[in-house]
Amino acid sequence: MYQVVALVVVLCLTGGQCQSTQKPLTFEQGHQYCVETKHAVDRVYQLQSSVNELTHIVRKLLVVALADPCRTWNNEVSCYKFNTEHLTWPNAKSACLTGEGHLVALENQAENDFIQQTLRSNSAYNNHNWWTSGYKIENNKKWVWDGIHVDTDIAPERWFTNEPNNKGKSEKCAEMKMLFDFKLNDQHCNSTNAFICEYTFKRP
Ligand SMILES: [Ca+2]
Ligand SMILES: [Ca+2]
Repeated sequence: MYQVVALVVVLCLTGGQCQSTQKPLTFEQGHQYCVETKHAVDRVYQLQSSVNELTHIVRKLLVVALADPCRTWNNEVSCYKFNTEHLTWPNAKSACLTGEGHLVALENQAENDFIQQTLRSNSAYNNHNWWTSGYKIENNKKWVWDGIHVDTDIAPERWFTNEPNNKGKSEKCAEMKMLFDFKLNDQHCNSTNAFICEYTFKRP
């Protein structure tokens, strides 16, 4: 970053006073310069913003390069990573966010069917329960997908028969349950499950 700053700071040899938008800067050899602080700070902020944005994109691309498979739904492309490490729901959510993704949100029937079929047909996956991004909003008792964008309601047909049943009055997170043929069950958020991260890209 110091190299970047050095590139964007405007240095002027002085014969007298610095202007009001400049700060004096004296180097060891006695050379004095005026630094265009406003211009420099603006440029640094711009560059920091660009670098941050680029870092997010590169990080997401790196994770997606390791994710498999990808599918197109409406105007978005979603890539999925199936993680067989067992974590609590909050920790699984954090793990997905680290890679600029989110726990899987099954907004449409085709996506739901695709994920279910992938879990059923893969011997590495079909003996786990899987966290999704589904959770219950405390105040209005509504179940939603916790996506990157606006939360959306969970369609009633995603649930297994007689679920969500709020067993023990504390089931607030939605898992795809092996014994329910990977339909949804509400579960204690501190239970540990495998989890699916989803990485979404909008079409240009
Ligand atoms: Ca989705
Ligand atoms: Ca339940």
